[in-house]
Amino acid sequence: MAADIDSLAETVFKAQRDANAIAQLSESESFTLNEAYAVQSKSIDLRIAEGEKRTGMKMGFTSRAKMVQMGVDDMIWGRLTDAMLVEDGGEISFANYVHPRVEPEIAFLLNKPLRGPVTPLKAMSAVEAVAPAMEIIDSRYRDFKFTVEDVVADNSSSSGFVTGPWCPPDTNIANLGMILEFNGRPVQIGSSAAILGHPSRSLAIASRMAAEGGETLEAGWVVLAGGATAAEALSVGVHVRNTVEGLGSTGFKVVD
Ligand code: OOG
Ligand code: MG
Repeated sequence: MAADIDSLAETVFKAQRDANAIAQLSESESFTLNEAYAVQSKSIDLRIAEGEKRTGMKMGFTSRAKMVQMGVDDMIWGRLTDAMLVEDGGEISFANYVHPRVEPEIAFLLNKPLRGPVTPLKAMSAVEAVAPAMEIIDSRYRDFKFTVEDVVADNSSSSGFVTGPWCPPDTNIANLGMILEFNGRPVQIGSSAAILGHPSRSLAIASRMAAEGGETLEAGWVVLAGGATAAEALSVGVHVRNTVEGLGSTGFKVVD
């Protein structure tokens, strides 16, 4: 029997809206990776119907550290909306999440559309600016456990993102030290090189994978290259900061 894309989309949509943990969809239905992307797409349509606007794309599992932490070996992607944007230096409310984690990332701002397979160099020619960033991931599945199909259906755990100062597109981002701090204490240390050897590769792959899903990366969109280190669990009262060598830093605070 074909998977019921609409009802699966509704399930993940409601879990996200209500910050409610659910069982993995794969426990009760079998669906393919393509169907998982269809569920993701429909669930974002439901958010757009409630007034949200599409503002970008995030890549996932582009570093070994992330693949090892979650036990998934395939790159995945998800959709970003305006409602996911956290103001730099702002606050997030813990109550809006199931069990949020944060990971240090690099963000790209596009000034031209990108579509289909491109080289990293070509991908960078569509970049207006690069910034230190963080993604807040919040799997809607109990215990933050999932199959690759489950996590893709759940918008690849995407839940929020924050970007710091936008730097010129020719800034060297090949091998920059990245430090994730909680209340001034380093909790993860990595390098932008952990992201596929160079974050521009992630942008190029984002363009290819989006096209496989029938999408173009649009001018004005933000693309997150993927966590450079394992993610860290958030808790109330924590001041979070990601500092990327040469790019600057970005932060937020968790309130209840
Ligand atoms: C899936 C999302 C992975 C990344 O940057 O690797 C991701 C997850 O870990 O829950 O966003
Ligand atoms: Mg991420």
